[in-house]
Amino acid sequence: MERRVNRVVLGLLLGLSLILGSWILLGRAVLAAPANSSINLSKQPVITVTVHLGDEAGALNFEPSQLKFEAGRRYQLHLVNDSPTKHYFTAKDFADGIWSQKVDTGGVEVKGAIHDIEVRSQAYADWVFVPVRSGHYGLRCVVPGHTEAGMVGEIEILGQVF
Ligand SMILES: [Cu+2]
Repeated sequence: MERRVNRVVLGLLLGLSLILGSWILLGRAVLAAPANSSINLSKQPVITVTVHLGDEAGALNFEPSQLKFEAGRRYQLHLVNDSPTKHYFTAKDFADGIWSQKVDTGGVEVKGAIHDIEVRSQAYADWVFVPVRSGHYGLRCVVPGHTEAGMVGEIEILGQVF
């Protein structure tokens, strides 16, 4: 029994260190990549992109629903929820193609790898990241029924950092 618990704990630690390790490595690589400039990517001016999750009338959509980012630039994705219910910004594959610097929710800053964000009614979140890998990625809200109702989108990352 104790051995099994130890194994679980060991597995959790291993998983955690892998996630943390890859985040740090990716961050370093991005910061060290002088591909098209000599400036520090984590300190370059931020480009703000606002996305509304639903609206006051209760629409189930992302506005805009088509997002384009350029690899190597720093973005602040301003997620706003003015609707009466909570929504998710879920784009797992997209999250693997970027280096997340932080998520700021007004009072709380979370640093590290982020995969999806829940934005409560009347709340916002600012996701600051640098896209790294080009590709097309799906976006959806995972609240039951919302994806089916059309709360979906597409994200494209152009270019490549490495
Ligand atoms: Cu939703």
